[in-house]
Amino acid sequence: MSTTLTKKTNSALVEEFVSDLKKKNPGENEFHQAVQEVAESVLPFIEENPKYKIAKIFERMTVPDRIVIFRVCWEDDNGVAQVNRGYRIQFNNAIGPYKGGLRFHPSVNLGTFKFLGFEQVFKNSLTTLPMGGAKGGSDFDPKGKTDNEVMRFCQAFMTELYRHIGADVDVPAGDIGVGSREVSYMFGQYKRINNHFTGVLTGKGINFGGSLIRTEATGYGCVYFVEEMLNHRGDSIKGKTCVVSGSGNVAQYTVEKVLSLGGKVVTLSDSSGFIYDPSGVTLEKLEFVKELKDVRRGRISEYAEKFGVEFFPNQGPWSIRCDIAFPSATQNEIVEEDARQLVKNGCIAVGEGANMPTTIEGISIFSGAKVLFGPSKAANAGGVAISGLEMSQNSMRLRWTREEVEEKLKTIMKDIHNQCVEHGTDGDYVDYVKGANIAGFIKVADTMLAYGII
Ligand code: NDP
Ligand code: 2IT
Repeated sequence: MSTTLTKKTNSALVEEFVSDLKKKNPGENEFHQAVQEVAESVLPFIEENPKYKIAKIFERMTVPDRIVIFRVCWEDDNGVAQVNRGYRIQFNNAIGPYKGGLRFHPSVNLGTFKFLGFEQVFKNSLTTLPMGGAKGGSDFDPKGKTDNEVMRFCQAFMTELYRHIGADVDVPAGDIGVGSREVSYMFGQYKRINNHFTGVLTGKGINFGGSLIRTEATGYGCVYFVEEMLNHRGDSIKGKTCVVSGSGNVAQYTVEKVLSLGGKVVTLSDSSGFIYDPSGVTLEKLEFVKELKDVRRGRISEYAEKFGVEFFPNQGPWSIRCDIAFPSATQNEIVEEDARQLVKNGCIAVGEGANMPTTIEGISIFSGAKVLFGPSKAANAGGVAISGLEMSQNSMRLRWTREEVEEKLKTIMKDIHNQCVEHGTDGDYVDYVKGANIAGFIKVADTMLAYGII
């Protein structure tokens, strides 16, 4: 009886909070979703810890410190003027300088960047490193643009962004549509305007301050996180069949690490569909994918033609039988029906390489079926963690070896797993969503309390 009452009170608390948030931030659906997922874990915790309630810490954490929106004008190869929107959401710098990626994709809007910035605050807190949360980017679409067009766009974008960032202020990095090419163009422009050679962006080239393992870190870290979840249950990735979505940075290095731990990957995708390779993606086939996606910037359907496997247009890979799912493309790519199908097919674990790839309804299907569910803010934190280590190396003006950085990545992923276990264990099931949300919250919230009302 009392449990039912508490439950009702909790869901009423969330409903009230989210309905107020929706009124104040109309139309920002992805932001509403991200806050709701965190509120479901954190509001009941706050009820038990009134110091956070009195100081309105969660209310404060859902309002960004500031939002910068700007015009980006550049000239295409035909000499025609083009106009895009640039964004940087500096969400929270309680525990360190703002830190988070830049996304270039035509679908983005303010709500996308607010959801990503909000998530980043909790993720960065979980890494154990001193980083606040931010996100930004543009509705610029790099697809079909020449290198020179991408360069001119990146230079125009940085010509405004430079005044809002700095090595001790806000340190952007890559995300969808922003890889080493774009980071290099932006770093070059920052240095040209400012005349400062500092660690103002991460994901830089190795010759100019980049960290070894940063390129691999998100995918590798996600696989380490899933290995930790499985080990905690006395199991491992070895011999498991995995379904991976996406074929960009995160997907590629997820595949590489799954193979090195003895698992098998049978799918990859992009925005036009997925390939199913029942005999498994090998390291040689992965080399083809890296060249296809990073150099030629082609479509994943070419994999099917090259290796004689099937291509399924306009759908995600979730109908394919697997033990482990690694959604590594974009938000909301696993909806309720996909989650049901995965569970029905025997999926035992999910590692979210992408940010918020599972809808709230999808998550509840997984938790209802006791699937090990590694939420993005925990499972994909390896990328920003190594960004944090790139900042440390830049400050010290030295570089750690591959082995040193990868060892630190493993330790950080283990630490994040432990924090989730500490705050999310419920009987014999670890609720990693709850664990990650509460652990990420406490560090930022306690710091905000220490600062007083600001
Ligand atoms: P990339 O740009 O390298 O690759 C993105 C991949 O996802 C491509 O295969 C792309 O297909 C696909 N994709 C993008 N948008 C959509 C869409 N709307 N529908 C279907 N497929 C889509 O990006 P990353 O690999 O860096 O990022 C992937 C995810 O991981 C994102 O959610 C990002 O936020 C997250 N992430 C990235 C980190 C990093 O360090 N890079 C760190 C932590 C999280 P196509 O080529 O057709 O566009
Ligand atoms: O979502 C993410 O964590 C990233 N895109 C990486 C951010 C970073 O600063 O490395």
